[in-house]
Amino acid sequence: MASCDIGLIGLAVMGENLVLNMESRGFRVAVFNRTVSVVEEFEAARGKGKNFVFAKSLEEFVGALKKPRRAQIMVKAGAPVDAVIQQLIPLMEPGDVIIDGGNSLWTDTQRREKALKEKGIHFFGVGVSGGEEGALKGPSIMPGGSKEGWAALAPIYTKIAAVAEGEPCCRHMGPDGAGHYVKMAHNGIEYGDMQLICEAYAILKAALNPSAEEFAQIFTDWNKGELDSFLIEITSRIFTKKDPETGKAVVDIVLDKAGQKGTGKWTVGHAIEMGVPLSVIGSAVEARILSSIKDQRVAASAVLHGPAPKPYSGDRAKLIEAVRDALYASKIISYAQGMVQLGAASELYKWNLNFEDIASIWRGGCIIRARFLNRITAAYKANPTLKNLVLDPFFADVLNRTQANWRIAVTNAIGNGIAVPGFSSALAYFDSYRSANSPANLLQAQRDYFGAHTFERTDKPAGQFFHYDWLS
Ligand code: NBP
Repeated sequence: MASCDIGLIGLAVMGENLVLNMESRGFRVAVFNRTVSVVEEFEAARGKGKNFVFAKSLEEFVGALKKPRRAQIMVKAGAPVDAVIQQLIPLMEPGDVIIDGGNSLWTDTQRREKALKEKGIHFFGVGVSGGEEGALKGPSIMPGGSKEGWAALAPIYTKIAAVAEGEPCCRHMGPDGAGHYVKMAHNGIEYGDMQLICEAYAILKAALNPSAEEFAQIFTDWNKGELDSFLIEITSRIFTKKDPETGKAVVDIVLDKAGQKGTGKWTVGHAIEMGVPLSVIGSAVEARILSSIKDQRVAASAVLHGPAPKPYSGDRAKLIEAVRDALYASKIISYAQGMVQLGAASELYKWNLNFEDIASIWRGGCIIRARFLNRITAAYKANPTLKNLVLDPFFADVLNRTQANWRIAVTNAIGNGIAVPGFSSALAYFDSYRSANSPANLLQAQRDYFGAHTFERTDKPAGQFFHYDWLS
């Protein structure tokens, strides 16, 4: 019997927790998984007695859905999503909604949406953030698709999403790939946030060598102020964990080789393609790549030498404060760059993204949730067409106030031979963006010299181009 409000295909980590969340909010949910034994295991372990239909075939799954049918796919991104869509198409009808809740590439979502529209089926690309715990307790949800399809989904998604400041962390982002694009940008920002925290750790470690307990305290203190966020909080907790085998802090026995799944690279690649500087997230992606070539780094460390270690002789509290300010300022630049990227994509694809909505749904449920997103929300509420977050009066004031400490932290790192690509590229962006005059006059001269690319003159109206005979 068609009794289910929604159905979900793909009972891996995310799918399993999402359906438990949906069921706990009063929805009847049909579940299916390619390997059917997974459905049986889910039923036995977590689903017994709950309001689910445990489907053993796709036909049974679709048959259990109320009309218009809402079928969410939660499988590995890429070809598996296309495979499931192809299996669903003959079983669905015009007006039904197929949702892809995985981390799909936005251009795949655009392609799928177009193809399904021809069959009268609404296709939604929905970004779901917050990992396993978010899926279960309330994620941040970024849906992209038609207005008609959204009408069918809104009652469910706004109920299962996290709540921040009394509002659900779920808004309709826009048509076709908008939801998946915003989720990808979110992941890019997450890369940046994590890298910046690691750089703060690296500077303090080299200069002050705090114990794990002291680090835990530093991050606990930071979490009480403007940096208050999920990532700072878990960082403080990480430093408190001891390895039972060695008695050492677990963080000290974790190998320094970072992994990545690809959303960071997609974010940076498309920013470059659109001509948007995304240096902080770019540094974060590159830092992960460099970290992964551990063997080369070990070999190079025997050949290439940095400055001799110089323990910090000044006031420890002052350096900690400088690093905190550098982290905060760099984070602002990273979000500013990310928002500019979203603006460029919105213009390119005519998505009409709402930045106040985006900042507000990132305030809860997701990995980048942070107190300062309230400030970003307020900035776009005050000025929906803000060109760059750094120009918002609140953020401009923070950057102007913290820049002296920001420079102290970066200088300290450079003096000690500590790589801080996130902090320093953020500072370089700040210094470039606020400079009325750049050295690009020389660059244009070089281009004109070797390629006759022409240049505009400072003493003539814009739009007139000149060539100089450099060889005469
Ligand atoms: P995985 O990304 O590990 O995918 C496993 C699921 O995909 C299983 O249910 C598997 O079925 C199914 N599947 C595969 Br693989 N190929 C299939 C095919 N050809 N046809 C049908 N089903 C197929 O699961 P996940 O970690 O739960 O993530 C799901 C999505 O959510 C991904 O896009 C991921 O990027 C995204 N996401 C994950 C997280 C996270 O923290 N893990 C957070 C946010 C978003 P089987 O059991 O038969 O093999």
